[in-house]
Amino acid sequence: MCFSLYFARFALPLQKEKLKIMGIFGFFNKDKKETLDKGLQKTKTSVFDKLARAVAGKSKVDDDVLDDLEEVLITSDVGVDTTLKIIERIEERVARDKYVSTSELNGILREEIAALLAENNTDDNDSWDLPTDHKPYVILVVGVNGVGKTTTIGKLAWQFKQAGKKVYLGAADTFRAAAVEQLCIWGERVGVPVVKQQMGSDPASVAFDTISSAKANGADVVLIDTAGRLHNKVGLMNELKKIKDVMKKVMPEAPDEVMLVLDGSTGQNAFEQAKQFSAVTQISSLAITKLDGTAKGGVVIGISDQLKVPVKYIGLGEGMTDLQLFNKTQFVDSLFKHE
Ligand SMILES: Nc1nc2c(ncn2[C@@H]2O[C@H](COP(=O)(O)OP(=O)(O)OP(=O)(O)O)[C@@H](O)[C@H]2O)c(=O)[nH]1
Ligand SMILES: [Mg+2]
Repeated sequence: MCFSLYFARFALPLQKEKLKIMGIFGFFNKDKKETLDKGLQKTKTSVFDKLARAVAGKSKVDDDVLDDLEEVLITSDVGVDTTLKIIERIEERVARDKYVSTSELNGILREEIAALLAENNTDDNDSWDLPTDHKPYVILVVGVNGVGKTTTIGKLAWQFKQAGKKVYLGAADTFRAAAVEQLCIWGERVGVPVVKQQMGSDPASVAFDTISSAKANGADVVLIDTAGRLHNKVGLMNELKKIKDVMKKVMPEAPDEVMLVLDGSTGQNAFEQAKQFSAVTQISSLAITKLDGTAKGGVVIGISDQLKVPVKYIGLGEGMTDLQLFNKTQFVDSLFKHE
């Protein structure tokens, strides 16, 4: 375990950070909204620039504006199918209201997209609580190379710890020595134990050890990191199946959740990866990372409309606090609100 040294080096500064956060607790929602607005800034700017061009010189939403709007949404990575649904809703609205001014377009887009996403039956994730019928709750984290799995695990561990939960991490990415080390660094920063074995060992065996330790120590939640290779479908399928089968030997319910991490900055590729993974294994939740620093944030709208798997978390930076619970309405509000 990489647990021993954490207290002296990290616990004290972390306590200070915690106190600071508690001090501004009353403003947390405002803070969260600002982080979201700031994180989505590039996407926002790009969408607004395109929208401004689409309505330039026009006072009324007509067929030309709708054609341009379609292009705006597609080039903002919303995806063709979802874009068509949005355009259809706006056409209906224009037909119903007879005259729709272009100055109302942002507001209408916000309302119609929020309504469209609400039709998808996936629930919003509004707290860091976990089902309490058994412990530990086991989350197996999967995704291709470099999408942000290990970082998301670190951020999640921090959030769960803040929410008063006892967290264990399992370094089942045994493919690279640096991967184990990276998870250990997160474990130290957050102040949670990391169960590991040497590089090259069997990921399923690490998962087994982690859940066994977590169970023996009364942990609430276990996060298992995995290697990002997607060499071929059969290889991946076998590896994930083996990890799951071995987990069940310790806890028949495990894994409670298979979370797929997607890199939002890859736009439509993220969408494709979600489809490919779902074909290979049952995915129960999604985390979409790197929405800061990209103009492709519209992909979240397409993913949450098209996939029946809920987007639970969004990543808005590299820091420990840069992970948010995904809320459809807040996301659409932030994206289309012109301050
Ligand atoms: N800007 C930004 N960077 C992020 C975010 N999430 C992860 N990263 C960065 O993306 C890079 C890759 O993240 P990792 O967590 O190592 O990704 P991984 O999926 O574990 O990668 P492998 O283990 O190689 O498969 C790191 O430099 C992270 O700091 C995010 O939300 N925003
Ligand atoms: Mg990793």
